[in-house]
Amino acid sequence: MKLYSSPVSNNCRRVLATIEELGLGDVEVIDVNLAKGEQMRPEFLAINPNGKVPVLVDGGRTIWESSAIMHHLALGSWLEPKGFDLIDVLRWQAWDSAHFGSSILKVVWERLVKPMRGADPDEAIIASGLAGFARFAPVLEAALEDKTFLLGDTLCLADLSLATDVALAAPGGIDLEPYPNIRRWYAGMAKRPSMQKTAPRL
Ligand SMILES: N[C@@H](CCC(=O)N[C@@H](CS)C(=O)NCC(=O)O)C(=O)O
Repeated sequence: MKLYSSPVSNNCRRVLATIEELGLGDVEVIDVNLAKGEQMRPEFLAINPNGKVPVLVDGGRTIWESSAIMHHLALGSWLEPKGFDLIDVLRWQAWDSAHFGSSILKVVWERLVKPMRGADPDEAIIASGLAGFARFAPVLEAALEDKTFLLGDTLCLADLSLATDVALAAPGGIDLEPYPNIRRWYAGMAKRPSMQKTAPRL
């Protein structure tokens, strides 16, 4: 299998963390230089017409979207629960992508990425990201009450998806102080070798 990835991408990080958790040795990681625009080259657009990483090529099949790749890699393993638990994993990943993680990423993009590219942050977008975070973080805070992981005692793919977004909260200046359950859960996640080995290389 080949994974087209970027060391600065949180979407790639959650796939790389999945590979680490599962101990998969047969994935060749190919770095795509986003700063140089390699994701827009015709040969890359041929595998992902969106021009985005991560992309997994497995035999004759190509998969883009980080969550889909994670599920493909974890299929049939201890990391892929069954029945309603699997639906819960999908639910949290969809929620993260649509609401929670996207709020964090809005702020991070404006406060960190744009200035690195010489552009001014848009304060209205930052305010909208912070408002989204304030709306959705309490949902996660309540769900993590008395739990080590989102599903209880066992790590699931949604923990990896959410943790790679929460990892960006502090660098983005988002205050986690009001959310003790999120801080406790994230502290546990951040200690996992899969998270430590995949920390962004900027
Ligand atoms: N929803 C996608 C998001 C992928 C994405 O936005 N990738 C970013 C890196 S984090 C990218 O490739 N950006 C390059 C670009 O948009 O030109 C996923 O979860 O895989």
